[in-house]
Amino acid sequence: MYAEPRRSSLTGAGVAAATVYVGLGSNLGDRLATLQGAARQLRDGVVPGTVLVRSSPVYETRPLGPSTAEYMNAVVELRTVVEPAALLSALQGLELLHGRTRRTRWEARTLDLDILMWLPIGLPSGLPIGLQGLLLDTPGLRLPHAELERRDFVLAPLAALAPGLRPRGGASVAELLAALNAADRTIVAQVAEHLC
Ligand code: A4P
Ligand code: MG
Repeated sequence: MYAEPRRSSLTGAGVAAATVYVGLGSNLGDRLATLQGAARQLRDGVVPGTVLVRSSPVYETRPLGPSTAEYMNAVVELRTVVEPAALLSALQGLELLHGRTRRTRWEARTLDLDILMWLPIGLPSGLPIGLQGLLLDTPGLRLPHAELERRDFVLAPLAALAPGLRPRGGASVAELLAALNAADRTIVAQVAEHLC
């Protein structure tokens, strides 16, 4: 979808821009208020060079893994001119603003922000590119997100925004969602039509 490099109106100066999908999760505190607050901050420019374009429905989901508290999950589409590592760092800063702590893996969290897919619009800064988005495997950042294909709480909100995306060049997001076993499904209900 970016075979023809073009300039984003966001950049003006010709810096490579990207469409980025970010998954949001919360299972501690006022989950919906936290997710909405973070989305509004992204919309209002809390991360320089980054704007929120669209947001998905919000879902109540059963926890995958050791936590017992139910989650709310959603996905937002961002447009950014920031490099991947810098955006991850800014998103981790936003998690901290919402009281996120990191003592043990998968502990209950007020806000988790995972970068799901990165679709360069302009030139890709020399990074390896897959059929539909950036492929990255570094200690601090893997793209597409490593667990994306196995999680309905990611695939369902992502499918609401971009059902035809092919994370690794094979099955689309909608096809991956349809292929999940009933036993792997965590979505209990949709709680809002749009996050913001
Ligand atoms: N990291 C690598 N790639 C990425 C990426 N694409 N986006 C690194 C974000 N971070 C990425 O994440 C651990 C490290 O992953 C970071 O330091 C970053 O450099 P973290 O947010 O600090 O810790 P975590 O979230 O506890 O661990 P992890 O492995 O990311 O867990 P997940 O995958 O986020 O899963 N059940 C439901 N229903 N809904 C959920 O949202 N979430 C989890 C956590 C478990 N069960 C869930 C849900
Ligand atoms: Mg995380």
